[in-house]
Amino acid sequence: MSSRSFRRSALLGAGLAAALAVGAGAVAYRSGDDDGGAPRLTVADPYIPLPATPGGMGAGYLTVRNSGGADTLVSVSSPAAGSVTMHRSTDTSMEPVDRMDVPAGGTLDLSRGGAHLMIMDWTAQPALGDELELDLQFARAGRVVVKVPVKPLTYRPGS
Ligand SMILES: [Cu+2]
Repeated sequence: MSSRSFRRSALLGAGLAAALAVGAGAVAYRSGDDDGGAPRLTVADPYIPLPATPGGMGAGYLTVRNSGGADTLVSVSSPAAGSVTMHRSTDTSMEPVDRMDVPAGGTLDLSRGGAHLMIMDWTAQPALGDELELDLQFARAGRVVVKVPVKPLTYRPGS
């Protein structure tokens, strides 16, 4: 190897190392940016339709709005019921899920025909006008307590 070609490859190597360092820095910065900082969550339009069968299985609907970084709903519980599970709807049926994403700057929408909460084992039979507590547990934001009105079976938000 001549001294000239050695010098060229050494410079090339230094340039490559610098490019890699810049690349790594940019990736690290961007992944921090994807988090968008702390999640900022608000819950809108929560309601529980009065169960069709008194004391029977019920549903829960609400919208989680997020003006901050991404978060995940990991569990829901209620002092009013022994079991609250998260469900998503498929074409023909529904199935339980163990987490629901709340996108950065986006919403998690639980609504009729889509994702929803299933509520079973009521501690007391819910009645119209009751306000029941739902405790939403988020991976990052922690626990968010929501007071949820019991509405007529056919109620829709905005009506
Ligand atoms: Cu369901």
